[in-house]
Amino acid sequence: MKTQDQMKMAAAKKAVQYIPDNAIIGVGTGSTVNFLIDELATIRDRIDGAVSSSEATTARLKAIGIPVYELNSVGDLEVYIDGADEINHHLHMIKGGGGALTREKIVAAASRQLVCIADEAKLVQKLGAFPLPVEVLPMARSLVARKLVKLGGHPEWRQDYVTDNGNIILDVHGLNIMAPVEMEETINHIPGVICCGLFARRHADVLLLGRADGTVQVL
Ligand code: ABF
Repeated sequence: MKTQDQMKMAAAKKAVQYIPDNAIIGVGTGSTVNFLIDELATIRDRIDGAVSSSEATTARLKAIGIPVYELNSVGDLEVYIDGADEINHHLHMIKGGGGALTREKIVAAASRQLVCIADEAKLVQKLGAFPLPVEVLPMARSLVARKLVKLGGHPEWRQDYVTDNGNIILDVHGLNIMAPVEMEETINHIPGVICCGLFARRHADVLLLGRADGTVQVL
């Protein structure tokens, strides 16, 4: 029986196989990605650089000597590797528990392949037990909250938190996410919403799932 960290580490090790030689790669955020960054240190010589989804990841990449570039100064990325808060069998995800959802969505959109690394607890039949993060312009907070209530959710203002972009996060509990693509579009169209943490339109292309038996399942 492997621990959750061992499962995350196994998924992260497997992800190295998806990194082409001499490319600039997208690197996400979170504890699973931190295991990936440990692996990147061992193959640093075959990585040209990275685009990072957060300040925390940027600091870790720089510490191991991997150059970090602005997305604006590089073209499309071959691969983006990141974790998730929940993922279903269609590889739709909820992301943004760490608050970096907008940058993550931008890097995902710029990447040809999106590889999700996760432990088996993240795989769900239906998304939504994890509260859906929504990044919102501060002046629209109560308007957006009322609209989210009309969609059946219970938005909670994330306290003492400002995103890297100067906005707030509403964590939406209790949404019935039967159709993730439609729900993503509906929420994104509410005026004042910057981005919602559903990654259904641009879902993962591959899921590397660390299992308790020590294997890594590829979905
Ligand atoms: C990021 O980190 C997020 O989108 C998600 O919120 C989180 C997953 O973190 P962990 O790997 O620590 O579970 O990828």
